Amino acid sequence: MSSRIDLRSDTITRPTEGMREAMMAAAVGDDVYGEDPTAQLLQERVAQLLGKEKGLFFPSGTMCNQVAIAAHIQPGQEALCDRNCHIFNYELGGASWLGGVQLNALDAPNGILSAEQIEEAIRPDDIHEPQTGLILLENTHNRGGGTIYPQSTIAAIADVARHNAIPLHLDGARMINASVASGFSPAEIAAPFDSVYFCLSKGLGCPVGSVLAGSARFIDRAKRLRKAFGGGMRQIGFLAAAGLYALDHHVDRLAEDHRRARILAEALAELEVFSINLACVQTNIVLADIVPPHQNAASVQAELAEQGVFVSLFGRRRIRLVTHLDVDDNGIDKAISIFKKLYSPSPVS
Ligand code: TLP
Repeated sequence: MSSRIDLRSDTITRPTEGMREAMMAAAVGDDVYGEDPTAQLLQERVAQLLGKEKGLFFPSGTMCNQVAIAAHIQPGQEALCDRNCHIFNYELGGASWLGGVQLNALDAPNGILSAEQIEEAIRPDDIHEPQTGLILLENTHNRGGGTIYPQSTIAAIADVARHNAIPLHLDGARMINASVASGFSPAEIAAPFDSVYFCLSKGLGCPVGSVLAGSARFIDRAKRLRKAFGGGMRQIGFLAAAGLYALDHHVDRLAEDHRRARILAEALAELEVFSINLACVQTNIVLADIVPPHQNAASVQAELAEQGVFVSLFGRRRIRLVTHLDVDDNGIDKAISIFKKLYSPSPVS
């Protein structure tokens, strides 16, 4: 491993030797013709894992979210989400641009909405107002710091959704992390949702790919929309093989990433420059706030980069660190010693 310690995201991993071999050995065909056997295998496996009728391979989590929104909703309707979710912050306004949807972004501590809040936000049947057509949750919650949605909260939100006949979609980019950390199976986490996906390209270590799952009717509609969005792909068995390999070899090891994130968070919390909500460090993400009067996040990011530690900016005074397959215990120890070297108060002589 090089001396570079890249904690910007779990998306930066490169395929392992074993994954590369599985990719090279894949049986492939043209998936637009429905002839890629490995893609079909992956889709069936994910559908089964999530307890849904059908799965569909996508190039990205963003496209899963956007297609799911467009599949569920009528243009002019409103979707409820939380203010910090990926769909609201990092998908270029795609929900309104591509789906014709208005997002109503609610405040939610650490990204976790409550059933009461959702119930309150559902629009009455009034000619002046958009209809509430979809509810969007994110688990784990990225800007919440990798927080896990409590199952009881999801169940209560799903009750409200069902009662009002509003579909529920899960941005589960990192839901496999939530499953490993919480002990709830992927199918248990997915059960209350009408549609759900997870990314293969994050903690699971694949170069590309996300799989969306739902009822056969929903996935058939999503497949047409995926084609319209330019996501009909050809010999994707090479990528699907990476996904199958990851499901066999990279799920249980996510616990390692979670353990390392905790070690990192506890070490940084001891430095007075950083404030960390340790209760939110539940999976592989650490959010560290720079405490005034210290310098801003951009200069911390630059100082760390000079020493070979790479982090993301998550606000003017906030950095994000993500643990993953390409950072081992040694890398975490090195990162911690660089943080200490830069930010421990110098001893008074
Ligand atoms: N998140 C990326 C960045 O876009 C912020 C990251 O480094 O964490 N949902 C969630 C919760 C995500 O965190 C991401 C990616 C996506 C969707 C989008 O997935 P991709 O990048 O595959 O389109």
